Amino acid sequence: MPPLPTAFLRPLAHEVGFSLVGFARAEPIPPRFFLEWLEAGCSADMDWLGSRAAERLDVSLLLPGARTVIAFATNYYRDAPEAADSPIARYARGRDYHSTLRDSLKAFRKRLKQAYPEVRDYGGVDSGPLMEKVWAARAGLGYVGKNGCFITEPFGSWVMLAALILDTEVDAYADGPATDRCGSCRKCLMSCPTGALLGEGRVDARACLSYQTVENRDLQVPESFRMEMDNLVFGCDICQDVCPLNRRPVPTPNERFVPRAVAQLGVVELAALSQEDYDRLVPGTALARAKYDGLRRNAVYALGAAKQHASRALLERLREDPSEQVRQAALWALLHLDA
Ligand code: B12
Ligand code: SF4
Ligand code: SF4
Repeated sequence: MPPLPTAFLRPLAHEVGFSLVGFARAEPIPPRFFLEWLEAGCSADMDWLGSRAAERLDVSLLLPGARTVIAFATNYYRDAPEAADSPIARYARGRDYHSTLRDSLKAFRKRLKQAYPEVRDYGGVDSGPLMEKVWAARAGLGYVGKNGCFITEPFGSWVMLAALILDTEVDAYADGPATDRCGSCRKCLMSCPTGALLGEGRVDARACLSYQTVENRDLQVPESFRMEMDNLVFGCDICQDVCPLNRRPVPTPNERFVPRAVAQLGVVELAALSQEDYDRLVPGTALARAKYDGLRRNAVYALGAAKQHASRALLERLREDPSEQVRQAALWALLHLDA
């Protein structure tokens, strides 16, 4: 089959909602950085990262005969004053990005299949065994900064990524990652409150507050990290907020990223959230990953870390909460108020 024309694929990607698109040859990924990262324990308890390592490093195990990986990036930055002080990271304030990017990917695949029915593909957003930052870099959309985030020229790092593998060539490929623009800057390394950035874009998930607030399903978060959660309930944007390459964000026109009502709640309201309000406000957003008790546990830590004395009565009430996660967090927060 002749190579697919990028002149057809590029506008199609924009029509279905992606902000950036690029094309990389589906060559195996050198295993060193990923395997060393796993061996050092940097994946914390996200065992799913290591369990499909071979497929992550060689996409022809996901799609036999793979020739091309199309990388997509979607700008999610919204300038929303009502959510300006939200303790929820920007990517999680609107509708769940998984469904937003998946819908774009689905529409892209449908139109691709209509035009080229013989092409076979395999796609993913976040949860598939695909190294999305590597593909975005190879496809020329930007590079991985010292903060471990993928940085693009037009939108900084405020982009979510997706990838699609094809068993067909395209007529033009990128030359590789865009030029590294970090230079001698070290702002993110200096600003990370927990020292999770190890240099060269490596992140130790065990020490990353994004991991601790989103992925850590344990009863408790280690105490040294709780202390740093004074305005963090879900995800962490500190190393992106300080980045000079994010100074001129471009507000996305995509309405799905408009912050939802839950992003207008402060730490106190999130700690006091009733099950009914949770059911009304959270499903359909990425926050659902932390579940009702996990979200409240994090908010309770934030009250303790910020020494919010005015919330003592709420914390006393949460000491009797049916959830052990929340009860233990409330006990810690109360002790910390008086420390
Ligand atoms: C596991 C994971 C996490 C973990 C670990 C983070 C990490 N940086 O590895 C935790 C839970 C901590 C996390 C946090 C966040 N995450 Co996350 N996460 C992932 C996931 C599922 C896998 C990442 C992975 O494989 N890590 C392993 C390391 C070793 O690989 P790597 O990250 O690709 O980095 C290496 C390579 O890129 C390599 N490299 C760099 N350039 C090049 C070029 C070439 C050619 C090659 C071969 C290699 C190479 O060097 C890097 C360092 O070793 C991806 C989705 C996916 N399927 O890819 C989302 C993803 C990386 N996360 C995302 C987001 C948005 C976040 C948060 C910003 C959320 C938040 N606000 O709280 C934070 C950011 C934390 C940070 N500073 O990085 C986005 C990234 C968007 C962006 N612009 O960068 C992704 C891509 C999800 C998506 N679909 O958009 N995340
Ligand atoms: S997301 Fe937060 S905790 Fe994680 S590396 Fe960045 S600043 Fe550090
Ligand atoms: S803060 Fe500086 S070092 Fe860190 S990613 Fe941004 S430009 Fe690079």
